[in-house]
Amino acid sequence: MSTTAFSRNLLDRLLKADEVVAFTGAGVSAESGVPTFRGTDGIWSKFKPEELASMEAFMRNPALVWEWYAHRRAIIGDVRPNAGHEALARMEPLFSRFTVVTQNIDNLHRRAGSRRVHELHGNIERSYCMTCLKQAPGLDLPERGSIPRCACGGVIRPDVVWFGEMLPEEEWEASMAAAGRADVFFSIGTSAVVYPAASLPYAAKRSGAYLVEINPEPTPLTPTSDEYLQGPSGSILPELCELLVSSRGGKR
Ligand code: BV8
Ligand code: ZN
Repeated sequence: MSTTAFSRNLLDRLLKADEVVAFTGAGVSAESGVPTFRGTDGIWSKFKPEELASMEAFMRNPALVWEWYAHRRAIIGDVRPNAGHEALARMEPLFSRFTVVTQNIDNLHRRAGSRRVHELHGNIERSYCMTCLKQAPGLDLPERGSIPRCACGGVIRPDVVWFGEMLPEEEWEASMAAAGRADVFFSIGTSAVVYPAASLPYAAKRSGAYLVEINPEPTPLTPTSDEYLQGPSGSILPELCELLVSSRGGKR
């Protein structure tokens, strides 16, 4: 029994939609137990982002930054995708093209079964050498205070996008193209403040997408969205998915 009232308009648009984009932020992983950035339990409550997620921070104190990523990697290693991630994975085959564009680095969308996923800010499970750029798969988390080094002697860093760094070009281009084609664009669990990622919902709306925001709190994007579904993605997405499947006569 759905507790969220979905509008007829949203349902009609989804039933007619060819291309749908789900743009996600830390909020979709909150119900898995992964702390968000800016929430009260936020991982940045003690530090400011620039103090940790930037090249300057890493050059100034690589051991501290590695300690922070090792801590986050340990949290992510212990959690599982939640019902919101799983609902997005179930929606994928319902459309000709359903694309997840995530700002998250926790790999939970892929672990939930989503296949078309663009990671705008990298992936905490990957690391690479800053000298020879070789990926360092399965890198053991560095001991507290130590800095992992490559066989070539170079310093290894997490394969994530820090403040002041460019987003991976291919992922960014593909995400902009998907936003430009979207019939329906969901912005889910993001405070919509970090650019250029946060420009995607506006670009989608300008190109004619029906813009739907899912978040327990309003954000700077809310006034621009066509619909604002207030609540946790872990409840709203499964209900929406069930409604979609039943409205399509149960066809997957
Ligand atoms: C670049 C990876 C340029 C690392 C991250 C001034 C104005 C405008 C822009 C700038 C400016 N000064 C600097 C900039 C640029 C800067 C920026 O935008 N800064 C912001 C802070 C002002 N951007 C950059 O630096 C980007 N690069 O611009 O390069 C350039 C140009 C040319 C040449 C060279 C360079 C790079 C930005 C990427 C930074 N990396 N992460 C890591 O994770 O450690 S950012 C990090 O925060 C995340 O990846 C995410 O993208 C971002 C935003 O966080 P959210 O995901 O939205 O999470 P948040 O906690 O904020 O919100 C959670 C939401 O969930 C809340 O709304 C909450 O209500 C909701 N929620 C809670 N529970 C639930 C829920 N929702 C649903 N269900 C629930 N249960
Ligand atoms: Zn190297």
